Amino acid sequence: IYKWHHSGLNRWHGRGSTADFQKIIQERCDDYTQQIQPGARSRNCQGIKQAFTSAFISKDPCKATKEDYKPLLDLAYTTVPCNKAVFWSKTKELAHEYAKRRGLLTLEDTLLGSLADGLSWCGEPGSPDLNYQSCPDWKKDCRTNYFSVFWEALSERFAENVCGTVQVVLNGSIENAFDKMSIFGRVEAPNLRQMVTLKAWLVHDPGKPPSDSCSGPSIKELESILNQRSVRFICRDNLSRDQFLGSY
Ligand code: N1C
Repeated sequence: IYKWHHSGLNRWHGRGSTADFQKIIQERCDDYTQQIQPGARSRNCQGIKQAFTSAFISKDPCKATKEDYKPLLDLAYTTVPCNKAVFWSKTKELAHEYAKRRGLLTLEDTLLGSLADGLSWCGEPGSPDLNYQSCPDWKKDCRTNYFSVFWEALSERFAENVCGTVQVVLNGSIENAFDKMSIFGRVEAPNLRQMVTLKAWLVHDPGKPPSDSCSGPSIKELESILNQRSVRFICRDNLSRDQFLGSY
């Protein structure tokens, strides 16, 4: 029992690697480069898949660092045009719908975001394979797992590179619409560049009153992070989903 639990592939508390991970990465990369960015310089999807897997294969799945993903980011990171970026926190589906309707771009609309969206992955020390049984859970096992560190590294690069007026869709139906422990709070907001304007939208669930507003303490905290970086801030609250997606 001890051996099975402590050295087996089943020891972690998170979802295992997605079946056919490498095949999915290759297919998504081929689709992205052919359909989403036709005419763009063709990308070496085999090399990108290789760089992605070698970031974590054979390594301790709890010892991920941003440096592990640097080769992948340097090879495959794609920038977003000024005024087009959309961030989100606890509003993934809504933010994607909004971006799609307005011709704006979330991180999942960039090459690397689209490759990884919805997948999970981790390796096993001394093994050339992914662990399809289990992967470390952020809370129960370790924060420095390859899945979490990937999103942190990519989100940091995204935030550092946006320009002009960018937007964030926040959940007005939770107590703290701005969560300083989320990736948006910890990684993206603190890495925006001077001269960027951030426009925040607080959108609440249909049929429910809002639980947070632009004048509440969580948004004040966001404002103070942005002030320190000379990022301008605009905030709109009390919006229902339909108001937000519709005329505003
Ligand atoms: O922690 P969050 O949201 O604030 O992260 C969202 C924020 C967005 O603005 C994105 O640019 O960070 C970026 N991002 C993703 O694009 C992404 N896709 C999938 C961050 N995380 C992403 N994921 C996974 O969802 C990842 O596991 C992360 O921890 C969650 C985000 O949850 P959240 O709290 O709603």
